[in-house]
Amino acid sequence: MNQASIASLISRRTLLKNWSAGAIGLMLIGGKLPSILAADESRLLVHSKAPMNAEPPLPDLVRSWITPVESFFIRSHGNTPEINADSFRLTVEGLVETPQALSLAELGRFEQHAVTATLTCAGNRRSEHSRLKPVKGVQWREGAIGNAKWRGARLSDLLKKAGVRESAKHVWFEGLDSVEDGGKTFAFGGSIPLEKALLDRDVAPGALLATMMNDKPLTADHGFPVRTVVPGYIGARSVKWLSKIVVSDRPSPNHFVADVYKLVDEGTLLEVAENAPIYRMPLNSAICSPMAGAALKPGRIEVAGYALPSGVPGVSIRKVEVSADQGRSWAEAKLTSMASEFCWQLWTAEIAVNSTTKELIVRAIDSRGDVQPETVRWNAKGYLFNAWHHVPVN
Ligand SMILES: Nc1nc2c(c(=O)[nH]1)N[C@H]1C(S)=C(S)[C@@H](COP(=O)(O)O)O[C@H]1N2
Ligand SMILES: [Mo]
Repeated sequence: MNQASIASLISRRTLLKNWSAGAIGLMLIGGKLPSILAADESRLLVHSKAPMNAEPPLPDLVRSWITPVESFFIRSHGNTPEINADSFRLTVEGLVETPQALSLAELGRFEQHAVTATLTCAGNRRSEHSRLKPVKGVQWREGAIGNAKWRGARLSDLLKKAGVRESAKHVWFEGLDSVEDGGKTFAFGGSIPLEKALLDRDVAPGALLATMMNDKPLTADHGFPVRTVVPGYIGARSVKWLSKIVVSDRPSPNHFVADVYKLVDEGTLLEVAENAPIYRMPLNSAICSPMAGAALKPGRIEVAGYALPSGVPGVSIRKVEVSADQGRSWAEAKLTSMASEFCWQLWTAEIAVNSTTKELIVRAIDSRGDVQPETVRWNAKGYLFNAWHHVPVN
């Protein structure tokens, strides 16, 4: 299926018709996977249902700076566990003076912090990556990203209560889901350096143990009853259905730290062993409207999208530029939301198109002068795709 037919398939009108009629629409994504779009509340295009992997149509994504839960991508590697909130305990163990087993009520007695932060999957834009050379995995378009207001206790406060020993260097997280991989079943896990866990800044703590998303309890898909949110890091470090925190002198041995989220050429065991886990997301931007394949009338059009800073403390987006002539000239976009080091910024741009316009391109520049790269090097798992975003138009 070509870009134009995908675009028309998920045109606003089709979507609205399906949703408002309360019908179940058959949606195609990535040109291959037929899937059912539940018509009621979800506004997501489904890549797979078990495990649940879904992303919003791009024009939906930039309608508001805070992404409504219905439009927030879902990326799960295993089942969505059912958790009894009453018997639930979050344990803190490993290199600590006083191991903890905290109920939700006890977690609620830590000082609660509200933090707005963008969460994005390391595999966001993988479908573009696959155009360089096919990559396995969920063929995400540009929608595996969302910005939410999270609320909960700071990880650093729990660690202070438990008393971190001097030899500690990393903090592991483990979820209550079961992931099947290579004939084994295990929980999803992540880990972050202790420095990040303790780096609380005014705009955001190093990591939050979120129980609320956009002023409501987390939904099951997003990690009820508690998840980590690690601002600036790949989504995989924000572990959902969090039940265990382990303080250690090394990164977690969990498959998703030790083997999966790494930049490798071929993915041989040697290469995987030689490379470090990915933590931060790179500078990125994407055009969300018009969508690929849109038919444009000659004249001035409005382009809209998002830009994501690199998660480096103190660095935010400075400028976003759009081109309608293959990068020969660039129009500066208007940033329509505030600059923040851990949040995306939305932008709009007006640009002239004519009958020779083949595509629109966007690139972002951050406050330390880094420019989003024109191209990126292919990697075997299709992570961190952040080349200039090209959108073919007619
Ligand atoms: N327990 C658990 N946590 C998880 C995952 C998972 O499969 N299991 N997926 C991770 C990945 S890869 C991403 S990108 C984010 C997605 O969060 P969301 O589904 O709330 O958007 O959750 C992360 N946390
Ligand atoms: Mo992810």
